[in-house]
Amino acid sequence: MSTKAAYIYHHTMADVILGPGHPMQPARLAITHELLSASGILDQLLCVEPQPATKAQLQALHDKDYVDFLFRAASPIADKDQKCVYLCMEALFMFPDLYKYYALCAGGTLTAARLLIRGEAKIAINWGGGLHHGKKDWAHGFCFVNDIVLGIIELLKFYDRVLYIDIDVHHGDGVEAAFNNTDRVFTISFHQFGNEFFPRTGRLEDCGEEEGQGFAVNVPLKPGIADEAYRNMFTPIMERVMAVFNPNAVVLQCGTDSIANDRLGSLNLSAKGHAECVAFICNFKLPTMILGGGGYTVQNVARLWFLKTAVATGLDGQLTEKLPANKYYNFFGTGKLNVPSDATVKDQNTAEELELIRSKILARYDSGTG
Ligand code: VJV
Ligand code: CA
Ligand code: ZN
Repeated sequence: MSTKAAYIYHHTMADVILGPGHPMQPARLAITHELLSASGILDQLLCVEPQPATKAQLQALHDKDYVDFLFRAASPIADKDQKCVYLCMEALFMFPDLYKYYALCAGGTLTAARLLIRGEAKIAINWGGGLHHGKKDWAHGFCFVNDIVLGIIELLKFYDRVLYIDIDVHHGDGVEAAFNNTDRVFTISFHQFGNEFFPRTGRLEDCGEEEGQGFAVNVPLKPGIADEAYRNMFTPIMERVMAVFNPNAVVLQCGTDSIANDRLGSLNLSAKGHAECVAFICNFKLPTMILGGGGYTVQNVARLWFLKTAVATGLDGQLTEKLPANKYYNFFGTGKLNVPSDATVKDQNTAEELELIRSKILARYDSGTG
């Protein structure tokens, strides 16, 4: 008997506005949801509405004082000096319902973790999660909580080894930091790196410490990489990591800011190329959690998360090259599902550079070591 894939969605999240002109637009969740609904795919998923994470649940990672601060933060009484301590550059982006919004992001990922643990789903998707920059006592890069770390902590209650894969264009710094010293969580991030690109961490040499030495991988990339070159990094490295680490569960952060024409990222993958990575990972048939993250050209985020939902759940045979008729149809510009690579963008990575990065990483796990 095959179990349905779980899809976690809370309609109130999509109505939140982080700030005027803010690149992160929760409305992308509702647009993705509309495509799933319009295509009929939604009916074939186990739809679950999450509860907000409780303060106690957030404290599995975050400091109590920080959680209390977030709880009060959106109110006018929040203390200005405290805002500076906890939020650094994020102070500009306080918004009403901040706590409610982030508690639902985290609650969604915890729900996904529990569905996997209980065997109620083999794939659990939370596009509202994936906030990989959040730290235990400060907000960073639009991430006021780190739902991923909370979800992995939950998975570790049941699974010995969890693999975390991050294909957002930014380095998954918060998740890497949380598990940098343990051999029970293997973290790998593919990201744009160099020229002060946010958050500036994630060097090739950084590969974990103490017990965790060898249990972190960073794949730094220059602007312009497209499908084939990305695949030639992703596939052999992930194959090796799977073989060496032999995880019991997988968490895949699917920020879509690595595809062509993103507002913040400068990579040049097509939507299909990015979705192939998801197909590749799901093919290992392990309990897999699929999370959102970045993605700043809203129409394309919805295209890709729609496509990935279908791919991850094995329902992609039902898709066509065209988007289904839906209430945002005009907003999409073209009626096409795919977001192609931009042929005018040059790949700044040379084949030699990429080969060097790949071989240095693979060499760490040559048989007998790692
Ligand atoms: O580069 C930064 C930090 C600054 C200070 C704050 N100013 C506004 C921007 C530069 C150094 N932050 C990055 C954060 C990226 C977060 C990515 C999150 C994820 O995708 O990895 C996971 C969800 C950054 N890049 C671009 C912006 N911030 C940016 C922020 C804005 C903005 C335009 C660009 C905030 C508000 C408004 N416009 C109106
Ligand atoms: Ca990444
Ligand atoms: Zn990102």
